[in-house]
Amino acid sequence: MNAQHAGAGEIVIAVSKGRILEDTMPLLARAGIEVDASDLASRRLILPTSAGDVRLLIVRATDVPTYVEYGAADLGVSGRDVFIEHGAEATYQPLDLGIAACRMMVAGREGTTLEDFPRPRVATKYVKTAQRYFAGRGTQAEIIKLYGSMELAPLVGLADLIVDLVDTGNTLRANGLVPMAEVYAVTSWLVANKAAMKTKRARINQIIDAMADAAGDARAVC
Ligand code: PRT
Ligand code: MG
Repeated sequence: MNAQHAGAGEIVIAVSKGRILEDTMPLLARAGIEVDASDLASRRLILPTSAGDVRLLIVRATDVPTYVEYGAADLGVSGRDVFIEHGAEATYQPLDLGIAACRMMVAGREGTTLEDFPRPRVATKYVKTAQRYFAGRGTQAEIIKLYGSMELAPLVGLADLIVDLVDTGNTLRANGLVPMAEVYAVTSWLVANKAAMKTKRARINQIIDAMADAAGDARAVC
């Protein structure tokens, strides 16, 4: 067995701590996969679960597609934004969990509009997303890669616009920015390693089906 790969008889699920794990836990519970509160509170990065054959890997949200693509995890949960930036074709995407919803938006300073910037400078963590969006509009944009606090860029003249995730809009408002256009809607997806989909099909499908039922119920309630 290749040491990089999840073992034959076990299922490894990559997930990030924070909002995604919080929303994913009730769905995993419906598949009989629960994690001890003390394990969750610990700094351990590999967590055992109540299902003897399932372990969780705690990774950065942006790293989930990489773990799943290379087979270090069989399944993974992360935002649609993350999979689009990584290249969605790297993993098999069987299920939209409908959780951790937000929107990828173009935003800029209050009192300005998209039309004010025929050749905008755009600051973002989401380079591919921004490139595709402006290319699709036939707009020549200069994309500036940032790793955080995108909202600052238009305030200090680093960029005309930003492309970033927006949920309540509070972060934009607090910084004198306004949303200008939606790029795409975001929810979290359950994805699978393509080879594991074949070699561990029965067990993986069991988990996907249970999580699909739970996600469907959760959406019915909303
Ligand atoms: O935070 P950290 O640096 O550790 O890692 P991360 O940002 O990669 O992970 P995390 O957990 O913050 O976000 C993981 C995923 O959650 C994202 O990839 C999205 O798919 C999803 N998600 C859902 C969000 C939001 N909602 C969200 N609101 N991710 C980030 N935000 C941020 C946004 O970037 C902005 O700074 O929240 C702020 C806006 O929120 P409002 O409510 O003020 O509009
Ligand atoms: Mg974050």
